[in-house]
Amino acid sequence: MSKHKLVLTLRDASIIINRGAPFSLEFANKKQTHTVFDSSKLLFEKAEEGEGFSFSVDFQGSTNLYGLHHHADQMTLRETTNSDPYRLKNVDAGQYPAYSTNSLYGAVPIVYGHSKKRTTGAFLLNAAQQFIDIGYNEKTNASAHFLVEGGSLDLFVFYGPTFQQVVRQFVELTGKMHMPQLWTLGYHQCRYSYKTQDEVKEVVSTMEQNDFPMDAIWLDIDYTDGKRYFTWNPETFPDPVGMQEYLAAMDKRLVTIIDPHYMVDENYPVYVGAKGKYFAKTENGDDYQANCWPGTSSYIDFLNPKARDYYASWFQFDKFNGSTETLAGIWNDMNEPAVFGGDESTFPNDIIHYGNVKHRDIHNMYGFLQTKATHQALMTRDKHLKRPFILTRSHFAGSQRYAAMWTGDNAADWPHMQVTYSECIISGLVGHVFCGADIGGFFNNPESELLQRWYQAGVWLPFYRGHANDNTERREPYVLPEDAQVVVRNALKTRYRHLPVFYTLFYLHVTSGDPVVRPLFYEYPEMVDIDDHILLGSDILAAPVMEQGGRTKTVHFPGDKNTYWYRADQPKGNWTVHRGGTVETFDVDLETSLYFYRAGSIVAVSDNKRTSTKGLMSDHLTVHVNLDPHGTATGLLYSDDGVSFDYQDKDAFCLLKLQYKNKFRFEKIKGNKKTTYSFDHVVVHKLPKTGNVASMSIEKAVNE
Ligand code: NBV
Repeated sequence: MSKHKLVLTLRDASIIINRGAPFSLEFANKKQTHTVFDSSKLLFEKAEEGEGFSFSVDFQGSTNLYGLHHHADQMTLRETTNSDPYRLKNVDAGQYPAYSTNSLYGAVPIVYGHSKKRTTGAFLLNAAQQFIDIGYNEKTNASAHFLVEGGSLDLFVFYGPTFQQVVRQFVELTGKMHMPQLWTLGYHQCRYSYKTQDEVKEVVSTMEQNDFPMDAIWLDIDYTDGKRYFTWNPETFPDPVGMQEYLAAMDKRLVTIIDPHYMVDENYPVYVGAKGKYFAKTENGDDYQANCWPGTSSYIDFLNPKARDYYASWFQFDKFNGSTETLAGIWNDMNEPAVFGGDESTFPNDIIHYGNVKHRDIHNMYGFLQTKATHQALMTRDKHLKRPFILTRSHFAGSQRYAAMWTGDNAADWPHMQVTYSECIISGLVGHVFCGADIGGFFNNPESELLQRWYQAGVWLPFYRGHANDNTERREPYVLPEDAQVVVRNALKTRYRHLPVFYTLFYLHVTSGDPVVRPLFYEYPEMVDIDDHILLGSDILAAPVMEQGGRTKTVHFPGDKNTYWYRADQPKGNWTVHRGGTVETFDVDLETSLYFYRAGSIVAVSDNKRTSTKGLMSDHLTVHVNLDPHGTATGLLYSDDGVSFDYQDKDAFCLLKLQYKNKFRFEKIKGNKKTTYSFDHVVVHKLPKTGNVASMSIEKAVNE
């Protein structure tokens, strides 16, 4: 071995350090190199404003690269040799196009190199702006060339070798969310803006009267007194407490927006208390001021721990006057941070943060730091008794520990609806499992068919919220024509029916790191480039219609000839079965949105009629036993109090193993609580010799 070569080995993983020029690092398993850090392209540049650098990572043997979240693009990273590179700089990307490499609101600089044989990953822990060129060629197979504007070169390589392992390794490093409260998985109704407290009550009661389940109504910026966060407009919201009591009586929660910019106003206590101390600064040491919703504003410097404490203190019930426990979640928007006008509508690079840190070096983690402070705020406000719920627009690697995210200001068109699956699937692969997109599209008015299809597709995304811009027509489900209402109601009910599955999958994420929703290749490595199917865990395959006028849907069934999928969106008695490895085209009218249960799984659903999640976790569930060719099936079902951290601190939960072999049984395998669910109705679906599935119902389950 050459004296320039140094090999470090740990178990079957080795790093080969080539010390010559060019310097390179090879990462290998059992002597086969899979990832190469290549310095021949390593370049440090002393720019006027600071130091930038570039380098390459080759993913040998990889056919598809994934990651570089957040972009509204196809799932596989596209070759960019002859087009714009992927860019990671968090920006207020209003009116962003679907299918582009443009920067959006979040940045997670990880690339996964994947082939059907192995998956590896390379993560650059760096929050400065960066451009990444993707290449696929015969020599290196696939490569990512990073050009980074500042910060340091801090690269992590993950060995995999499966997609599941590489994702678990990455979230082990960047962190996992805690369990969400159960209500946060229900449907959320939002609009920019519900303008009065009466309007809020009316929306909630009309949803209820028309049998549309929902768990929360959201208030956008207009609830405030002149865009002063932590206040209420006295004319339009004269009695916020009364309004919250009304919501609470209907088992609904309120979520309000809190942005990071604060009006420069000597009569506004939030501003006065932070002035000169807790705002981001110019190079001269003055508070930075810029234009945003309230007019001239300053921005909290969330890098400063004291500023975080200060901001967090405003969430206390006695400081955020008019807030009650029903105000159960916070929405952090405009936290890229967004600035009206100026360079790219964000902070200039030379803004100074706590510790004399230049904004340029930490830009992409400003929003992350706001959510950290908001999380701390809700933990304190709720005395550590409730799991905070925060929705953030801007995010960075690790934000999942504090907040759910959504894909920002999309538009009411078919491409934007289609791309939500890639956005949220990739988000889940990079740790941000609690992801959703504005149902119906934020900008413009969706045609009725699009809105209906969007509600159907959104059922399977972890976060499910209807939202719309202020100049759009009203589109709450009850304003739609009767036939469209039926479709949307059905979609919402499908969501609520599957909430026990969602909740269980969140628990599995919290314990393992596996995403809640997955691309087919997560479970079936060869199934790449299928962007319009989604796996909920490993047992439910959904393939909603995403094309205008679509009356057929082609489904790629994953697995081999021993894998089967039961079509579950049909009434009992009409279920059909489909073999893994086949492709089938189904007729689908507007009422139909296809989903399938995997043979060998047990899926427990809540068929009870309800218009919120209250009481859902003590429901009598219907258990679908989906037998495999051996006549067996298994599943998991998780329950806890739906609210507190007792599942973490006191093991106060119940994880059941559901099993079928000649009869249905369940047993607790983890946790020290009894299940809160009961199973009165078990339906066993059997693979047919010919024709439709044979389903039989058993009315009583056997508990072991
Ligand atoms: O706060 C208003 C909106 C909000 O409704 C939206 O969801 C955010 O993404 N916000 C952006 C400000 C700009 C709207 C054009």
